[in-house]
Amino acid sequence: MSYDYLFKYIIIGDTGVGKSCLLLQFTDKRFQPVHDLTIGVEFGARMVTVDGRPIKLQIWDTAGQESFRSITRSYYRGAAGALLVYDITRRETFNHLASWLEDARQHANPNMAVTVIGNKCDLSQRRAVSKEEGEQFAKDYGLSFLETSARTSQNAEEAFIMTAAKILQNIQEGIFDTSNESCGIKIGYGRGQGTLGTSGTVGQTGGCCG
Ligand SMILES: Nc1nc2c(ncn2[C@@H]2O[C@H](COP(=O)(O)OP(=O)(O)OP(=O)(O)O)[C@@H](O)[C@H]2O)c(=O)[nH]1
Ligand SMILES: [Mg+2]
Repeated sequence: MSYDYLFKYIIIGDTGVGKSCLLLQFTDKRFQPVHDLTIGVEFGARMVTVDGRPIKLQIWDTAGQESFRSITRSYYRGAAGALLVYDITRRETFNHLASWLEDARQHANPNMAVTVIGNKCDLSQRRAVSKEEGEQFAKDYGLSFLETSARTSQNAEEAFIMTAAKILQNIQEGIFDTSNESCGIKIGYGRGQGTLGTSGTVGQTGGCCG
């Protein structure tokens, strides 16, 4: 299927926060109740439409366990977007967000669009982190924010699409050098000339990869 753009994503965050479940909900529209620990990195893909444009999302779902951290790090660099996930019922997963971000800052391209995700919002009776705290954290770091549930699918699709919309906006503003595929963006064959190209971003230099 043809697409205007392909965006590469990475999903990061502590073990057990629901990264793989969010991806499964997005690609297969189903929920996995048992924790199927990710070993290294898994992969998923799906087409979405943003602003009427067909966009293919290629998603790397990484292992949250500390022992896999060096493998995870090697996937940052080629990503245009990241979902940084915590579990609203486990405060320690929220407390670790800053260290995940620091890792991302060191290893990812500086214009990577990051969305902070407070997952498991269906478990509100066990909530340990308020929505306001999540929002404030994202605001402090200049990131997008959403609470989701991979179980009920609430906001699961929106999380991926919101990140794509941010990347598209960055392209339109000339922040991303789309000619450089190492930034995690690839221009599709299906894209007609003179549509988005009129914004003059294609082939523009300026560099996104630091
Ligand atoms: N109630 C509820 N449970 C969830 C939700 N998302 C994930 N879970 C459960 O949380 C556990 C961990 O989910 P995973 O998606 O495997 O976690 P992960 O972040 O991929 O973990 P690692 O692969 O070890 O990094 C599983 O038992 C899921 O069923 C959610 O939104 N609500
Ligand atoms: Mg996983």
